[in-house]
Amino acid sequence: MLLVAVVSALLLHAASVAQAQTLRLAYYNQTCPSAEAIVFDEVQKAYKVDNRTAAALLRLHFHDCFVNGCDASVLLESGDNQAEKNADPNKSLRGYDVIDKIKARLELACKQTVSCADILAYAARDSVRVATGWFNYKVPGGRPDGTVSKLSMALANLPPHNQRNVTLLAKSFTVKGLSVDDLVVLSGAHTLGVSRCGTFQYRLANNNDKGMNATFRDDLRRRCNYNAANVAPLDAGSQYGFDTSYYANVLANKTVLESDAALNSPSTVNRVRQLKNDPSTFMRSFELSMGKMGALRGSSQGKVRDNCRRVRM
Ligand SMILES: *[C@@H]1O[C@H](CO)[C@@H](O)[C@H](O)[C@H]1NC(C)=O
Ligand SMILES: *[C@@H]1O[C@H](CO)[C@@H](O)[C@H](O)[C@H]1NC(C)=O
Ligand SMILES: *[C@@H]1O[C@H](CO)[C@@H](O)[C@H](O)[C@H]1NC(C)=O
Ligand SMILES: *[C@@H]1O[C@H](CO)[C@@H](O)[C@H](O)[C@H]1NC(C)=O
Ligand SMILES: *[C@@H]1O[C@H](CO)[C@@H](O)[C@H](O)[C@H]1NC(C)=O
Ligand SMILES: CC(=O)N[C@H]1CO[C@H](CO)[C@@H](O)[C@@H]1O
Repeated sequence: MLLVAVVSALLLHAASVAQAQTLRLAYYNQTCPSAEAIVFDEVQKAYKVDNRTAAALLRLHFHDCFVNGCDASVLLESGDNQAEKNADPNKSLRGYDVIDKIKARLELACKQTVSCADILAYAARDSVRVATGWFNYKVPGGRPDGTVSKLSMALANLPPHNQRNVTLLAKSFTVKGLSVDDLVVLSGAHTLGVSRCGTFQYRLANNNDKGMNATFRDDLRRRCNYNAANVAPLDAGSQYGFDTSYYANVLANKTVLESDAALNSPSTVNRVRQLKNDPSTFMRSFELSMGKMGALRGSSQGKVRDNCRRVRM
């Protein structure tokens, strides 16, 4: 009984600490003035070597924030528990090496100062910046690094890619205080990157395509050729350009994931049309929704890590 009371007091305390900390722009201006420049430099270098880096880093930040808040738990190596990294949708996450390089440089410049969670948020922004060549939205800093990463949390929190009902799909957003509109806008990140055929191949079987454009489906059948390891662009015809063609593909029923096809539903289709037709509205909305997502807080708060893959004791 006493133990229970002590534990809940601790939890309340942890929650109030998390609430009290607010993110702010130029967070490392005094403590590590080169922080954001170092992140940008490394993202740019990695992008020049392999432009798939942009999609990988955006996805890492997204997966991080959806599981226990943006606390860099996605980067932790699994110990006794199976970590988020091993969760099925995470299996194809890449970009860890880029984060390691950034962190190593930041440790030299300013020891144990810049959190891995902030690195992920800055690196996601810089991925958009290098992919567009210009769009450089503001990202506040001050996210604490977390201490736990569990497979079960990842499976329970990530939006299901095979969900067609937009209300149910948006549940993973609404339970976190994000909206259906955030779902529509943040799905626009699928303007970059690919999906493994194994993820969506079930849709290519006869009578299982639920409205997918037939020409597109036949192309996918050829491309996948029953090999789960083959890949297809999430944004057909424009997988490297950060643009609004993803929304055109949603409207044309030419998306590989059911969760993308879901946006072509009566409750969201008007917003999809608007975003497709007006790139500057998309960019502005993307910045706002990324800001909301990037402010999701974790419950386990640790020290700033010196290695993003390990909790610092
Ligand atoms: C960062 O600090 C410098 C001086 O050290 C100051 O001139 C600048 O306005 C600060 N920038 C922000 C965004 O706070
Ligand atoms: C989507 O799911 C909600 C909640 O379960 C349900 O009320 C609604 O009818 C479903 N919509 C469709 C189109 O199936
Ligand atoms: C997309 O699929 C829906 C059915 O899910 C259908 O009503 C609509 O006409 C299709 N649109 C196009 C452009 O093929
Ligand atoms: C499917 O896409 C092809 C071109 O890729 C287009 O010619 C055709 O009209 C589309 N089908 C439907 C039903 O919209
Ligand atoms: C990205 O890299 C691929 C393969 O190296 C190349 O075909 C494509 O043109 C590049 N796209 C951009 C926007 O740099
Ligand atoms: C940490 C981890 O489990 N990474 C896995 C992610 O997915 C790739 C490809 O399926 C595996 O090779 C990794 O082991």
